[in-house]
Amino acid sequence: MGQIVSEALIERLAEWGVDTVFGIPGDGINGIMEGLRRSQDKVKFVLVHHEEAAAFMATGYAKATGKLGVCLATSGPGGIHLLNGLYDAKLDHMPVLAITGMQETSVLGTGYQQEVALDKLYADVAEYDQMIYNPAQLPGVVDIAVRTAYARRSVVHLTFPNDIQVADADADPWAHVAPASPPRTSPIRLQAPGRPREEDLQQLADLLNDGKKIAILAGAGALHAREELLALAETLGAPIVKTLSGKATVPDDSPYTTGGIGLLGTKPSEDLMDDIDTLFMVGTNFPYTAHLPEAGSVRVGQLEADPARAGARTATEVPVVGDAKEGLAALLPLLKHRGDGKFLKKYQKGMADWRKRMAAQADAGRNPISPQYVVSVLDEMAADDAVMTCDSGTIATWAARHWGIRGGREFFLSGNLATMAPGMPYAIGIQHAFPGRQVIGYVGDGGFAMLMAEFLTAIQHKLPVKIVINNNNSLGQILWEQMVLGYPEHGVRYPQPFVNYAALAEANGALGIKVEQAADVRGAVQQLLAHSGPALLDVNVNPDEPPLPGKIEYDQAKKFTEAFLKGQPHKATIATTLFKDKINELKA
Ligand SMILES: Cc1ncc(C[n+]2csc(CCOP(=O)(O)OP(=O)(O)O)c2C)c(N)n1
Ligand SMILES: [Mg+2]
Repeated sequence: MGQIVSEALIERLAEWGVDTVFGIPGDGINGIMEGLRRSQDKVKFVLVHHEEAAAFMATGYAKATGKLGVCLATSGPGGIHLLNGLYDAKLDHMPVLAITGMQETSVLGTGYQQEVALDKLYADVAEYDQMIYNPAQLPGVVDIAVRTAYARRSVVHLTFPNDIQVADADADPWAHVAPASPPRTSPIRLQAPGRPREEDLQQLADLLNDGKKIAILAGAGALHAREELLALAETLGAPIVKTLSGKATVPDDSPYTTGGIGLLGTKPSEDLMDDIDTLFMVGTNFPYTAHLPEAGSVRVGQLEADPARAGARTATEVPVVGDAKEGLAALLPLLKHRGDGKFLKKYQKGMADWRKRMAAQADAGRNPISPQYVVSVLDEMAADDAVMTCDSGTIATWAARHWGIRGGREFFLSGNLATMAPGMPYAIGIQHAFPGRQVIGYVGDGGFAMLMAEFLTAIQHKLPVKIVINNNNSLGQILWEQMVLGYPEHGVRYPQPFVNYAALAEANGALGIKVEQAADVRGAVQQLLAHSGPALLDVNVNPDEPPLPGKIEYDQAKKFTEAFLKGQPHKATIATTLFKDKINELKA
């Protein structure tokens, strides 16, 4: 018996280095499942509980490995469920392949059961989006899909009608009237050239050599360029500001960084942006331009891998196209070394104050528990090469400020889509790729609840992921956003009592720990991290702890006060928390 199309698909993906597919089967994709069954020694199928999570897992896998992430869903509803995770991959430029099922070719267009035109639905999310009509399209279109995902750092989609999935792989049923099948090129990944053009490098060097007060803004595109970034900061006497997706570019305790930027960034980073004459953006397309210097007020140079994105965010005098690591290595010899490091020292002093302020907020003595304290304990006890994944919400602020990058630690979250709920699926995807590594999913109660069945996936696949829930029984981020708009909060707190998520873990044979008192936090984190299997720590934290910006603008304070005056609930506890934070900072 010859191969069926699905076998040819999976074997070709294996030749491209794919070893894991995340998904859920269904009647629209049973043929592909048979292909996976026949090649299970080469490609592992990870059965999950929600297709959205499968797409997040593929995205997390791609973020941590740099390899193609693959997810699979059935026709109609399964394909629809994938979408949020696929948009996460698209917006953070991750190579992800979505494979979906489709109705048989003979009934396409008849409104057959579950018939959803997934190729049309995916037209916006997928850079390459193709229905397979004929076995002869393989392996050519699979190769084009994989190459496009890598080359454009994007989502690609292949949808297979049921009858094609199980058709003979060698079938070529129709008469050829024009040149026939797509080419069978070798499945070899070609990297884009990384070194920028010499004349561009010289222009960039001239701009930087002219600058007196320079800041480097490093993003996710520079995660592999730590050494070069530090050498650059040393040469230019310039602090490195990190986007949240670029948090792991350089260690948080490095004397060369002022940490994050934006609402969840640091005060020194905000001060720095007001102080510089030159900004050098490396591997970033940072979207929150309100936190960058006003266009035209400083000179801007940029090193960016994608020509389409170079100079796209702010008025850029010297946009240079190239890989961050290779580009910086080529740039460094062209730069003058600054002698005194005075500018850098000013910000090192600012950071020493900021670190004291942050440490003071991680108060071990508070009940209800301060969320900052929980992360600071995790930071202290986690391994030096631990991976932390995070959800969107106040957790992102706490992690940005209290999870320290050191050694080989990494940090991943939904950067540009900023969707809720990827933290746990990312952790699962990453743990599959690195079974021996400590992977911590630090998530919100809102985000966790959305995809909490995936904790069962972790249990069933015996993945030792560690989930820590910052349980404030509310959609905390939005609560504060409403107040900063000047409106009293509305519809953002879940009814009492706080849910017990630890019970979900315990009832299913995993370690589940519920903590309600600050005195129990250290012991619980220790037990969590020491556990060899999947484990979940659910900590009730203070919902009234505001994630304040590093530098509070007058207008923000005014709106906050307006919300108070218009009848903000829980005024007293919020005010008390703010007061205690301030007292602690003054004492520090
Ligand atoms: C899918 C989705 N829905 C809604 C939002 C808007 N949103 C952003 S953060 C947030 C609150 C998240 O709550 P939780 O996970 O409990 O984290 P917390 O802010 O409380 O720490 C919401 C509703 C979003 N980003 N994504
Ligand atoms: Mg919450």
